[in-house]
Amino acid sequence: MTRTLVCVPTYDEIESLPRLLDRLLSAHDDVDVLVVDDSSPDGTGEYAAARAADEPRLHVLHRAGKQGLGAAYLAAFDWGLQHGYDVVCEMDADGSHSPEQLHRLLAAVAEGADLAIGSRWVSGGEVVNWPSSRRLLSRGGNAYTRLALGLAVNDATAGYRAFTAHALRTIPLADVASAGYCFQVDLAWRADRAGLRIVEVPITFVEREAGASKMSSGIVREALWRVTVWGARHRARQLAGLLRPRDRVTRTAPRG
Ligand SMILES: Nc1nc2c(ncn2[C@@H]2O[C@H](COP(=O)(O)OP(=O)(O)O)[C@@H](O)[C@H]2O)c(=O)[nH]1
Ligand SMILES: [Mg+2]
Repeated sequence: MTRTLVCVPTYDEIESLPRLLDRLLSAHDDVDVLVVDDSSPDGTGEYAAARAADEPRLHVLHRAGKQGLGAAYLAAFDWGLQHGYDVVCEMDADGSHSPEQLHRLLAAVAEGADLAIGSRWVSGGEVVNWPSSRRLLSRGGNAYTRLALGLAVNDATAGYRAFTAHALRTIPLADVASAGYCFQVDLAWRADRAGLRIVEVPITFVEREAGASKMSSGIVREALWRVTVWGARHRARQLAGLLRPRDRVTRTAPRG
């Protein structure tokens, strides 16, 4: 049987996490859940720990302080691999990623994807209750990513994902330095370069109803800066490949 882990990073999600866990645990009786909390001041970590005491499918990783989404996921992936899961998923705590649509990602993995991305920007995908500024940021960020990296993914910043354990072992994770949301682009980019099969499945992303977004200008700046640097390196490599002198073909005269 496939063992599936859903990782849920949290920072100050006490208003959202209880309902998310209700939905997730009841929609899927065959997945385990790992909450990765960065010592949320609002008590999210304590809530998750108390609930895990009565729920054998729920686990909690407590981290020392707010270190960003990327660091939280790297710790979660490591935990998932150490504990022998076959499929490791990402899901936000605020209800934006509907637990009732998780089966779409799991089906894509079962059909052979190494990485399934729950995508807002493919046919059938949608975003509910996002202000036009967030829409523009996401569409613009994804367009820039496609252009800079030549990455054929429509929603490279999406945080609703399923990785196979094979994918997580193949992607070089040790030197991932992306702290914020560009972690998602970083991993899609690494998966693509590692030759892994990425499949996008449409999802409905619903903006959070409670609590506050952790999106910040620092997170946007990090993403812009990193994607630009990766893109420049990528183009330089491509150019070097074009300029490299062709191997000379030497013909040997037939003997005799
Ligand atoms: N552990 C951890 N979780 C984080 C951090 N930053 C954001 N998150 C979580 O990542 C998910 C997505 O964040 P959110 O603020 O909803 O981003 P938005 O949907 O882009 O506005 C939520 O579950 C957050 O609690 C962090 O530094 N550490
Ligand atoms: Mg959110």
